[in-house]
Order: sequence, then C-alpha cells, then structure tokens
Amino acid sequence: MDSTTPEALAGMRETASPATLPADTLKADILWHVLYSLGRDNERPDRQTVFRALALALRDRLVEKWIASQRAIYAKSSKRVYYLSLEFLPGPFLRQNLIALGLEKEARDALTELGFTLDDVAGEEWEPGLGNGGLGRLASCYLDSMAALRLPAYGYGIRYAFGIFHQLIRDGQQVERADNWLRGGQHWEFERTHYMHPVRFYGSVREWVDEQGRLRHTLEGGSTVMAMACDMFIPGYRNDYVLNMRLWAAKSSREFEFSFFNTGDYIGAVEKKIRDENISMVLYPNDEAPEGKELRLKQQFFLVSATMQDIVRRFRKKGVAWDQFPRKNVIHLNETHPAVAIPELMRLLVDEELLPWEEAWYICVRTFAYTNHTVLPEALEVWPEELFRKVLPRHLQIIYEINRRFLHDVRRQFPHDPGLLARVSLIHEGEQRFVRMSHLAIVGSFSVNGVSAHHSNIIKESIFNEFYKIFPERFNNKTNGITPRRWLRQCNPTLAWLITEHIGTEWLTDLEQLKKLEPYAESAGFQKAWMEVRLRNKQKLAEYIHAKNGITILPESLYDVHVKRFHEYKRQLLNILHVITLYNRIRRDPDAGIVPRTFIFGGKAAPGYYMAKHIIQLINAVGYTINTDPRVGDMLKVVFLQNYCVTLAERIMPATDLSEQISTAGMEASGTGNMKFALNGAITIGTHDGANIEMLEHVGDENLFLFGLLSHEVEDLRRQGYNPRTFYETDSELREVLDMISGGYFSPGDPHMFRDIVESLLNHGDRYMVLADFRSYAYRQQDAARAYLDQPGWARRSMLNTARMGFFSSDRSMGEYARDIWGVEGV
Ligand code: OX2
Repeated sequence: MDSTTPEALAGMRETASPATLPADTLKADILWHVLYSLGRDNERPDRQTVFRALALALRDRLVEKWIASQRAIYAKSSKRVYYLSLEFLPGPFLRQNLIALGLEKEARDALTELGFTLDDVAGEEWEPGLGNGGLGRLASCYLDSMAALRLPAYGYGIRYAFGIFHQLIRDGQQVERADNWLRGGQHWEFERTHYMHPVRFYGSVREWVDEQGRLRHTLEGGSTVMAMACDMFIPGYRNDYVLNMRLWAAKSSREFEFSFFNTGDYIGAVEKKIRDENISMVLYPNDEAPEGKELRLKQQFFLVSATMQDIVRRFRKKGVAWDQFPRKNVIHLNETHPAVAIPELMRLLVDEELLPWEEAWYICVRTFAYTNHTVLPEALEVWPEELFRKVLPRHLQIIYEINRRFLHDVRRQFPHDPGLLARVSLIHEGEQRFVRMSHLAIVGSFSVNGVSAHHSNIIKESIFNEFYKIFPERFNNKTNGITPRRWLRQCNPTLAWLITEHIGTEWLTDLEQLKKLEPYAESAGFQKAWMEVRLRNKQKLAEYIHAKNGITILPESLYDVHVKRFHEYKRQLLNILHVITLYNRIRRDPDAGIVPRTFIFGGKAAPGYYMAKHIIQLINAVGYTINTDPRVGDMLKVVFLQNYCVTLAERIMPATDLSEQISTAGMEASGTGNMKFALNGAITIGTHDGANIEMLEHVGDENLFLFGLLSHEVEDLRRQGYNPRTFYETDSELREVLDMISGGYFSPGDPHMFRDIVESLLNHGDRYMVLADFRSYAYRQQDAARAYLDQPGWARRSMLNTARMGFFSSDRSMGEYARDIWGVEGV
C-alpha cells in the first residue's frame, strides 16, 4: 500500500490502547445499531443510517471511557474546572472521534465491508453550529486540549435547537436559512430526560427579617423553566480520557403544565410550554455585537443557573465547608456572556446558604476567572438596567451591592480622582442606565486575561487601564491556540503523514516537535514532496469549487484566501479593492505578467449588519465581472464559497497559499484562523494585529508579509484628524477603483448599488482605515506574488511556517491556563 495515503496514516496506532469494546466488532456493532437503535433493515442500510449507527457505536465506546474518567476525577478529589460559554463550535465529530479513539482504520475496514467509504459516510454528518465564529471555535479547541491533558474539566453551554444560520448566496447576496441540525437525530449525545434543574426568572424580591434578626431576601412569583442536560463527549487524543460538554435544553416545567391542564386551559398550557422552550431555540447570530434582547439575557441566566446548580450539587457531595469552594472549583467565563454567574453565586451563598456577605464575596473572587476577547466598544456587553431588573430582580440588587462596596474601596484607594468612580462603576449612568458586564466580570474575578500578547497589552494600557491600576495582579495574557488534531492531522491527512514519516508522531501531542522539520526546509526532495501534497490539496479544492460554484480554477494559481466572519474591521473590503486593482492592471496590459491568482472568500454576515452584507454583495459582483471577462482568462478568478463553517474550513485550510489576516491594527484580539492556515503551510499577509504579531516572532519576517499602520499609528492618525480623501486624491489606482464601484461598473443594472460603500470610505470617515492601508497592502501583495514565482523559495517558507507554529497549539494554551490561572493538573 502507498504509505503516504490517509489509509496508511489511519493504520498507525502507536499509542492506541484497547477499548473495553473491541475494535474488531465495529462492523457488527454498526449493524446492531442499524437494527436495534434505528429500527432499520440491516441487510441494505443506506448511507445516512450507516453514519448514525457508526456514531452510536462510537458513543458506546466514549461513554465507557467517560465513566472511567469521571471516577478518576472523583477518586482524586481534584479541583474542577468549569468552562462556561454561550458558544461552542465543535465541528463534525466523526473523524475527530475516530482519530482520538484510534479507530480510523477499523472504521474504514468495517465500512468497506458494508459497501461504503469513510469519506461518503463522514459526508452525512451535519455539524452543530452552536457558535458564531472564533470565540465558539476556541472553546471547542480548548475542550479538545483539556481532554488531551486529562484536566478535570467540564464544558457548559446551551443546546440551541437552531445554530448559526445556513448561508446561501442568491443573486450575489446572502440569504439566511434556519439550521435545523437536530433533524437527523441525536447520535452523539445523551439526553438526560430525568435530569433537570429549575431556572427562575422575573418575580419580585420580598425582604424580611428572620428569627435571628437577619435581613433576608426571597424571590416571589416569577416563572420557572426546566434545564435538561444533554451530554456530548470529547475524547482526549488516544489517552482513554473523555470529557463532557454539557449543553442545556429548555423544557417546560411540569407543575405549571398540570395546573393549567387542571383548570382546563389546554391551549394555554401548550402555549406556555412553547414559550418556555423558546429559551434554547436559537443562537443569536451576532458576532461581536450584543443584541440586547430579553431572550438573550434569559439564555445567559439559563446557562448560568443550571450550571451553578450542577456545580453546587457536586461540591456538596464532598461534604466540606463553603470556604473550601475555591480550592475545589474554578469557574471560567468565556467572555462576559456568562458573567451573571457572579451575582448568582453570591445569591446562592448569601440568600440560600446564609453566609455573611464578606465571606461570600471572598469565595466568589477566588472562584471566577474571565477571558476578554474583544476591545471593540460596540462589542462590550451592557444591559439596560430596566430589563435586568425585570428579568433578574434579585441579581440586580446584588450587583448594586457589589458596586457600592467596590466604589467605596476605590474611593479610599484613589481619593483624588472623583471622575474615576463613574468610569469604573458597574453601572453606566446617563439618560438610560446600563449594567456593564465587563466591569462586573473584572471586579468579580481573580484573573482577567486577553487572548494575545498584543491584545492583553491593549487591555492593560487602554480599555481597562483603570482596572489595571486597581487590580494589577489580576491581569495576564494567554495567547490563543488551535488543536493540531483537527487542524492538521484530521483536515490535512496527507501532509500529516508526510510530517510523521520524517519526525514521528509526537507532534500530535507536543506541537513544538514540528521544529524538527526545519532541517528539511533546504532539502530539494522534501520540498518537492511538500509541494506535491499541497498541489493535491489544491486540486481537491478546485474540484469542490467547480462542483459548487461552477467556476474552473487553476490549481497552480496562487490561492489567496480570506475566510472569517464579515465585519468591517476584518476588512474584506480592502482585499476586494486590491482585487479590482489587479483587474485594472490586466485590462490595461494583458501581458503585465500578473501571477495567476484565485481569490477565495467565505464568511457569514450578521443578518442585520447592512454594510457587511453589502460587502458580500460587492465581492460577488466583482467576481462575476472578472470571471466572465475574456481578457482576464486564467489570470484572475474570484470565488465566494457559501456557508463558511468548520466543515468548510477543514477543506480550505490545507489548500491555501496566502492567508489574509488584514484587520485594522488594534481591532482583532487574536484571530485563530491565522494559526490554522500557517500550521497547514500557508503564508500570511497581515497587519500588526492580534496573534499575527506573535506569529511573526515565531516564523520570522522573511516568512510572513506584514504591512500597514501599527495600532498606535491608527490611534495617532485618528487623533490628528484622519482624512481618507487625501489617499483618494493622491493615489490614482485607488481612485480608479473607487470610481468604478461608485459609478456602477460592477452593477450595470443599478449603477448606485454600491455607492454606500464608497461613501463610508470617503465621506463617513473610513473608520477602519481601509484607504490609509491600501497602498502598503498593494505593495506587500506584489512581494507575495513575486515570492510565489520562486516555487522552491515558497516551499521553504511554507514548511518553515508549519515547522514554527508549535507555540500556537491549544495544548500550550490550556497548559498555561491550568498552571497559571486554574491551579489544576492532569488526572
Ligand atoms: C473573537 C475575536 O474577535 C478574535 O480575535 C479571537 O481570536 C476569538 O474571539 C477567540 O479569542 N466574539 N468573538 C471574538 O470576540 C468576541 C467578543
């Protein structure tokens, strides 16, 4: 057998240990599940049925290991980590689970005997899109690494019935369709129908004095919804350790239904049920722009309340005093979305456990840790006080008390800065009052971290500078990472195998081992093999594009890829301005010697984000014009791939030459797509932003194309009064491009179609400094093209990118969190 094939790769089972259920019964198990779990004829099962049965057979193996892992955590009485996130973006599970369990080869064999291929069967899986983008995907990479490191950890989130919408492109525009990911059945999870926690909203607070003369608070009235646990398993890589991602689904409370039924209001009872279960119905599709809707606040508290009940239940089993709580538990807040956990723990301790406030607070601030993921002002979460009072009246009182005591301390520490109190207050005062969730999270946590060195510095120096002065010891950095199991081993099996052939398999759990590839960077033979693998990956993507978009692209062309959420700060617009520039150069001189390029775009825009959607439309319009212009031929192609998601990312990463990471400096907290591309051997063109800066330090500046303003230059320019028009007036190529867009060149049927975009640049201040960075971007793109012409040079750069990405493993990130923040070790 050809040793470079994925099949051969699947054959390596270097550290595999026997499952309790033997591997060689996989086929029999599949057939068993076809008949007994799915109720289908197992003589000729169809592909979907086989997929589901295989998933169930794997779940059997996962659950055994999960029970064993839970017992081990319990036996060691370990401190537990609770990772709370409103979003998880796990991607398809099948291949990942097969790899972790060491069962890829067995699965291929079993499926072959049943007349299927693994590729076909894996294609049947619909990924759970329970996140918007980077934040949710990071949470999933982290769970994978927590499992790899055998950490005593749990992921907690919401099982939305509808995840992030499915994106279609119709007439060049984004159209949203509901993502009914559960319609195919729930083969990976266990629904704990017997296992529910009540969650209470609304109502009013009654104050009373008990026999001991204590002031007590009791919530009266309100409405109760049940949270049902749904467990999904996250296996560690070949280590027999399995973690649990517990997602809560809303169920109507029985008592209520019965009381309605008894009074004969049947339809009323059903309506109530539907209203209650709406809580976990849909993920809000806004990335970095909180929606501020009541239902969203209810989702947040729903997750928090149910999870806290779980945590307290487990803690109580230990039978130790409450002051031991922080020694036994750490609760990590992924962004501020679950920050109402802080007042919720206070409520439990003060109102229910009757601890004195000071003691309760002491426990609280030793339990919580908070990760900030953004500095965009519009993304910092705030809630109108009125809404908060309506939904969570007791929690608002508690937040006020936290704030009163906090401001009292600040006043003592900084007596000569009266304005400071208003700036750090948990409440924004003004015509309307708002609860500032980031302030709550900082005041209530012992650790506050950013997600790249650059971002963590910005936090300390600007947005949270005053908190940094108050609590300097709380602030720290934990640079993001990605899991090499999914983002190299799984998505790029042939490259993974080539690497393994040369340096062994240790890189899978110790990514720094990739350094051992460096000596091969000069070897002509290895370069050739490397580029062959890459070309094959590019051919596969070309086939996919042909099938999906009907566009023929040259696999030898430079694949220049920009995939991520659409947001103005991510500057897909800057990219398309450059595309048009190249187009104009070709129009002027078809023999200009332009390096053939394929521009690939993908990403979703929030349904209500007008400008982002408009930019998607512009890209598609430009693509149509260029792809159908006979003067251009194979020199330039523009492709928009619809419905960017984890599954699609897995196809794209291995086939990319140039990775676009071009946010306005200071705006992208970290980025993680940047890491996935580079790990697969793409070269980055990017700004001095987020983790790009650390990537530069690791891969070296010959191997990465940096350009554009630095963060402080962006700020200086803004302060001095940035005038985008000067760039328009002085740069004739840029002017031509903008005139074409506003003049209807790409929208002949409706010449005004894209005027707003040009307006935003020229007459509305160009907030994201697209024009200021245009020329340096265009120059750097020329460098990239020139570098691509030297294929051996490109191969060397590509390999060095992969070889030097070890630092960006999520195993490293999780190791740092475990050691520096959580104080836990592997079980
Ligand atoms: C994203 C950030 O925009 C991105 O830079 C980062 O890599 C990712 O989180 C993971 O840390 N919502 N999404 C993000 O921040 C918020 C808020």
